[in-house]
Amino acid sequence: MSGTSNALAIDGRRFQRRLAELAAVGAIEGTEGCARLALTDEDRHGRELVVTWMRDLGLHVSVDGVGNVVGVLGADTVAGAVLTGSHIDTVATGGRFDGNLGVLAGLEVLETVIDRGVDTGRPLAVGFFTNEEGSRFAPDMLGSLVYAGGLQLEDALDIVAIDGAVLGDELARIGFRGAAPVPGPVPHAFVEYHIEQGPVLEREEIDVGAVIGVQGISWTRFAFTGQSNHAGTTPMSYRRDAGYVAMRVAAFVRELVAEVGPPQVGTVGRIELHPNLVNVVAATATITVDVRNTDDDVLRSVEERIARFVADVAGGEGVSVEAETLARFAPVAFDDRVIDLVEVVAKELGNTTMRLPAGAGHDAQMLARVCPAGMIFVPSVHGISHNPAEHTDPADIEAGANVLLHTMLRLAATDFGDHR
Ligand code: HGY
Ligand code: MN
Ligand code: MN
Repeated sequence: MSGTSNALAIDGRRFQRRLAELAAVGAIEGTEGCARLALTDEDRHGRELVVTWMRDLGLHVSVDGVGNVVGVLGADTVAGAVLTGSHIDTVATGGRFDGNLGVLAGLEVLETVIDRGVDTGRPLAVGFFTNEEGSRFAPDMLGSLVYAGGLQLEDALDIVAIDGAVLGDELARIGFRGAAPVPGPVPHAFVEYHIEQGPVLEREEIDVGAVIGVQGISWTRFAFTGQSNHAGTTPMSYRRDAGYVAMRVAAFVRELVAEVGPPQVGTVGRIELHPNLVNVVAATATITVDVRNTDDDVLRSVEERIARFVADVAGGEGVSVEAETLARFAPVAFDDRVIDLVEVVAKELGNTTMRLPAGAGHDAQMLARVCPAGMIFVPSVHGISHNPAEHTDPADIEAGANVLLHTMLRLAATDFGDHR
């Protein structure tokens, strides 16, 4: 397809209408956001709504063994198709755009292609992947990891949620334990449209991000076991305070990240004490540590220093430790040919662009294991995400969707040869 026929554009009103309709599922009162933790009833309702839209468009819809859903236009398999998509599960303080934007923009692209009778040269498809957030079931990007063959289905189905539910049971309960095989069919190429979720594009006053890859992600759960005791009668030297150890580790993560400096980031998002009472020395404490960096060597050194600190502090307090890796993904580089295309198309459509890595994990990093993959970013207002106040301006939302439309058409016309 020579150049970008500006005449071909998505229907912005239709697109915004779907975004609002999906955001109403699990809406967080008084905000723009929504809460649809993976495989909950809210997630089921969101899934059913999007599948209805896919079927209304006449797409060939398949559901695989881990609940990934793909709708194909112009074929009954995604093999050899240009696939776009993202996720519709959210965190508990979710915004309406994280993940949802990419799925609904993909749907909008396919409806535009249908409406305008565009000959795309090869099938196009849109999908949503199960449990991208990883908040309820770890790891994140679980569905796309299974789709790409990075995690066995049987192992995924046995994963236990933070609330005790078992993934396979929840999939069956909500009616999305499908029959389509995993690993899934290999697409011709994959491109994901997503909000940046950080402050870079807004700060640099750039319209569209051509994403070069995803930084390394390391999630660890530390379970500390000490001894509950009386807060008043127990001398400090007698204590085996699991809560104290957990909080020392949490403070150390922050201090270590400050010492290492950007782009290193570190988060202790979960902390649980037991019995969690004002006058009882904590018997047990659990924390999660999320550390990320674009440089895997630096990330590994951070992980090692945290592990050493944990052993030292717990040992000094007479507290035992159990460490569990919840997620560990090395940095991923997207395919230069896809990055170039995103950049060219965005510019042809009149956008300013820049290249940047993704700070968040994304399904595209898993599809990159099997086919040429890349991402399109649009700015997040004040860089806020995983917060109901997450916002991207309508004009930016639509501009990004048009970049997706034309990038998919150009990918369809691109011969990637041996793929890798
Ligand atoms: O945690 C992440 O990077 C993503 O939101 N799953
Ligand atoms: Mn996301
Ligand atoms: Mn997210």
